[in-house]
Amino acid sequence: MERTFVAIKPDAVKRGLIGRIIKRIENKGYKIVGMKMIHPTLEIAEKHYAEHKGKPFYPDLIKYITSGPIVAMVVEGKNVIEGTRHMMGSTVPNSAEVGTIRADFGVTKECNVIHGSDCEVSAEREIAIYFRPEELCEDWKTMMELVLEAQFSD
Ligand code: D4T
Repeated sequence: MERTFVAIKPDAVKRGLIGRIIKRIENKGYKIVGMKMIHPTLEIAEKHYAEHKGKPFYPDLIKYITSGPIVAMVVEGKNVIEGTRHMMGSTVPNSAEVGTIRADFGVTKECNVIHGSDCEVSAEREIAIYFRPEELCEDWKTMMELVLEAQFSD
């Protein structure tokens, strides 16, 4: 099953939005197989945003992502990368589609509440930055998986 890395960013944690954002991921039917709160170090932040090094907004981006804890997650589901990006909305909250997480909660493109990997290669790379393999909980099934299994076992 496809996996992605999702992070509830420091502005959202500070605003008490953790529960509301996780609820949307669960409501959609995605399966959370890894989750932790972590205050990103400079080293982690630089690894995560390596592709943006040298861009004008990079120093502020690093300052922001290290400004407080994030909630890091590994989320699993069919086409989950595209699906979570769609749920998040585009980078700039004011132009994000109505009903998306960034449109509903985001303030600025610098403080845009949530991160989600943009492709499979990024997902694998980002998951490895934040999680050791043994930190993932893969040996369980969602209620939907259990129901589907029971339905087709007769
Ligand atoms: P992330 O990577 O955080 O999920 O965001 P996006 O995928 O939507 O956007 P991005 O990679 O282009 O940008 C990464 C991060 O940098 C911030 N940013 C971006 C910024 O502060 N100023 C800017 O001009 C841009 C383009 C927001 C997200």
